[in-house]
Amino acid sequence: MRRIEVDLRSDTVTKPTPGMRRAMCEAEVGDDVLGDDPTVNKLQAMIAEMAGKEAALFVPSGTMSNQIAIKVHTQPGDEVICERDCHIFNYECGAPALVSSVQLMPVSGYRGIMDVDEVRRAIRVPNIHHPRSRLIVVENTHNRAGGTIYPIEEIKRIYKVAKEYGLKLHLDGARLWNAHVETGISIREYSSYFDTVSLCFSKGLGAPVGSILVGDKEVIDMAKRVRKFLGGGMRQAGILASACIYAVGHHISRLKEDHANAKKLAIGVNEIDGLNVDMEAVQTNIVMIDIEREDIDAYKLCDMLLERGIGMLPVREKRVRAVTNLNVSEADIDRTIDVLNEVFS
Ligand code: TLP
Repeated sequence: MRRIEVDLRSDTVTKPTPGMRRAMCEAEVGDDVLGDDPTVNKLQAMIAEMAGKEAALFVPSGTMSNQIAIKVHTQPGDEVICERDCHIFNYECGAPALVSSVQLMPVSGYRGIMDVDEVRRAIRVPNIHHPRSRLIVVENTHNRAGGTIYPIEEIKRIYKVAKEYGLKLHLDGARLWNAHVETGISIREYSSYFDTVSLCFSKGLGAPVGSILVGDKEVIDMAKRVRKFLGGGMRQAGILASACIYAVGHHISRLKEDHANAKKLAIGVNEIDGLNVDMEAVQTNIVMIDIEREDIDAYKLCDMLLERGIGMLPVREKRVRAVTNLNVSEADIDRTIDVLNEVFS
């Protein structure tokens, strides 16, 4: 198979930069399960401070971070309200049922954004027959909706409803960094509306591994136990945490380049007959490309692109996802548009 030269399959595919590798090489380490890895402790303190929370916990993945949050906020039999297309419902292997014995109550959203009245309607009235609504999960930016940004006003409305009904709120902020650079709203302000926030370093920020869960001290103490029983306690994890510290120091503001590249790609694709992108959904680094030709589906298109050295992923029968990232330049975008033109001409 041909080597992928322009990899738009995800922003998870990025390779550590030379500077990041140097930081990893030089990292001071210790046994983090015993709490004495200085680099992990530094990262946790740094992100807790950035998010305005008491504590933080470094974990191997965004999936583990979300699942730990669900576990610490719920009891078996509880219900978790989330948006229909969100990651915890579609891409985490049914883990809320496996790990926390809870059921999900998905509500439909528009471009991934839940309507607050729908959220309110989804909350169960106390009744012996019903599960107990316990937690609401918001995803910002929203992956499957195409990297859309949750409007802060909507977040505030959901926060008010959660408070009114005594529900916990978790933010899957795998790509909150992207929302932050695009809107100028700080990580701290976004986090202030949530009990817990999960942030990923291994998406647009370009670290090889790692996510973090922030919250108050009591919740993070519980989270540490859950991480341990899930097998996520890591020993000399400072090697990984140093890459994350480097990523936070060097790769946040450059996300704007990814966003500009995504816009450029979307505009180029929209000029091709048989392809369509909903431009209003292109708000950060994800481009959802809809195929409007009978004879090509998403799988076939991805294969054709792969033969020409371009990586994209099918997300449904007639939709392909392209995610701009640290390893994709503006020239790569030009090349991608040229290849799509060739395929569709
Ligand atoms: N998303 C991956 C795939 O799992 C789909 C990707 O390529 O986009 N929350 C959100 C919103 C995510 O997009 C992802 C990863 C996660 C959580 C999980 O992170 P990891 O992969 O670190 O478990």
